Amino acid sequence: ALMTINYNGSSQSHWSRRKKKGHCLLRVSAISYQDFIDFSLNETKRHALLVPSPLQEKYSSMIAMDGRTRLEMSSFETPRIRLLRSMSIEGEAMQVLDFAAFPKPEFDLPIFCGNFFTAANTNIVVLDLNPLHDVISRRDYKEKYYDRLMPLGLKYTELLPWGGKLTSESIKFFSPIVIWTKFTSSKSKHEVLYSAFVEYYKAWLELMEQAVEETDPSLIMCNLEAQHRYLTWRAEKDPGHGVLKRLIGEKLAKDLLRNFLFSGIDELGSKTFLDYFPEYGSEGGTISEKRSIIGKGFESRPWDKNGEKLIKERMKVK
Ligand code: BLA
Repeated sequence: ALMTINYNGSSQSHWSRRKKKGHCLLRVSAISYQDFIDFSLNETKRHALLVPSPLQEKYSSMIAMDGRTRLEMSSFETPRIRLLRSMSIEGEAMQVLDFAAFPKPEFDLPIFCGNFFTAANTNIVVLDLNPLHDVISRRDYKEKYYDRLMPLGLKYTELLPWGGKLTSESIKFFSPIVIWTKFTSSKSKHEVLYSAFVEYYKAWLELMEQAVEETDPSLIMCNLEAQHRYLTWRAEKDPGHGVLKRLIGEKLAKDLLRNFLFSGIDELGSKTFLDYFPEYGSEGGTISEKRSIIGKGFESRPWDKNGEKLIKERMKVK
């Protein structure tokens, strides 16, 4: 029962590539996130001059400690994008995409974030234009980028419903159009996810194209610090760390996180994780191992149809 997954016509080549590498052909509904990456790079090329990132030399592909799971990395930059990078993981029982686009600090553009984890028929998905600045206190920022994207968000948040409670701290990194969802693998769900990715990425590219470069040094600093804070958070607390450590070991996982996935931590600013998130401080000045201090929250979508009114969090206080 070999199923042909046909998102955009390029899936055939993936099957044949797998065959050449001697992979099992009976992965009935295994998804390959390579199509998502191919789309995004081709689409970016239509809007901007895409050049390889210096990170490409060090980060290209790796085989995990199991000898079978492959990690594929790619990285680029454009005149407006500081770092456009992807990591995909293809294993017998796991497929992962971690895709992000980080703008240059002269732009207050959102950070594009596509994080998809597929294993044993479950899918854990975050797709968003992560806001660089707080969408509640910075109303102007929400209006500038999100108000006109609400119809797009509504369309997909109906098809891909809210995934339930999550680390409460994460919500500040999400926008009113975030797609946070979990689902059981099926051809139709993966097709919806692919088209959501396509539409969100196209929307982000349009914002990028229209963005006006900031010249005020204090506003550029503000963008720089916001991006640095974001990188610092994700390099330390992203939920995928455990999987990466199991695949390639703690040392390589840390290197991949700090120097590839969230590259810029050492260049964009000098504040530490505890400077930004002091509540994670534990005795002796170390960072608490806990993923969350507040606990899990947001059982349902906390924004209304206009992307407003953060629903009061029904949170279990530990
Ligand atoms: C779970 N991944 C999650 C969850 C979220 C995210 C919200 C639910 C658990 C939680 O609330 O922490 C994703 N969280 C994000 C993202 C941001 C954030 C993208 O704050 C951005 C600001 N996920 C990946 C990758 C892997 C992965 C690359 O993106 C593996 C290499 C795995 N994510 C993964 C796993 C879980 C998960 C295994 C479930 C286990 C768990 O909840 O700890």
